[in-house]
Amino acid sequence: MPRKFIVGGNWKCNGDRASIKALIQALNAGESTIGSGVDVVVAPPMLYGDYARGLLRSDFGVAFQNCWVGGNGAFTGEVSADMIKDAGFDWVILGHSERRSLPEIKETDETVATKTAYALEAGLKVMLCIGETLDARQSGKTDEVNARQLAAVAEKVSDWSNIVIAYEPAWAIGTGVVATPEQAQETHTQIRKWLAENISPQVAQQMRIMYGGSANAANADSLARQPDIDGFLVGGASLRPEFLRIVESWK
Ligand code: G2H
Repeated sequence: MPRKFIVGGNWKCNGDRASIKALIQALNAGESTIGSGVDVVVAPPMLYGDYARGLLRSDFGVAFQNCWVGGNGAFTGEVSADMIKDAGFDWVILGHSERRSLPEIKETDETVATKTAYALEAGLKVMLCIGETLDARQSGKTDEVNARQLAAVAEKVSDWSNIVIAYEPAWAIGTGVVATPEQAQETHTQIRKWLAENISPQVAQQMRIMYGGSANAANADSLARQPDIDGFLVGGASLRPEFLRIVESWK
């Protein structure tokens, strides 16, 4: 079965009620082929999740950008996967490189894996972000880093059917420097190979692997033509109506 294209819009910590409403009005007004050939999921800042869901057309999915490692309890300031599910949302983004690398957060591979396992148990689908830093790429360690981040998840997760992987090289995130289609394809191939060898050939074949890192309307088509690129996780450009143009790159 062919893999269904998927495009995520990661709004990060941006916006307010007025700008979110304006963006959603533009998204809702766009002609789109969501559902038939592509899944589209936007991730508003947590506080605006309900507000966005209420305004968005029902064919857009909504994700959260993070969740707590486990269930409800005395964890001040956190939101559990159970709450996200209970509130009617289906997706969570985990392991984003900003959360892995910002000194105020510093999520480890193990934390990301624990969150992934718990979120899946709670019934959420997970966009699992992996990717290397510039240093790692320049020293030839791209595949090693991706394998290490995936292996941590494999320690705690056996059913990968509700995971999509977002390969996001940290050096391309928010920098305007996008991986070339060849670079992205090469790394996606290695990720699929790792899945085939370490999880199963079936999981490797079925896994949707999105590309993230300065994806925009101008570069989406050439990236989307690569056989192992099954979608995008879009940051900056998802805050603009050009997001819909990226969605259409699946065709
Ligand atoms: C990578 C991406 C979205 P941007 O973080 O996850 O952001 O498209 O702004 O590089």
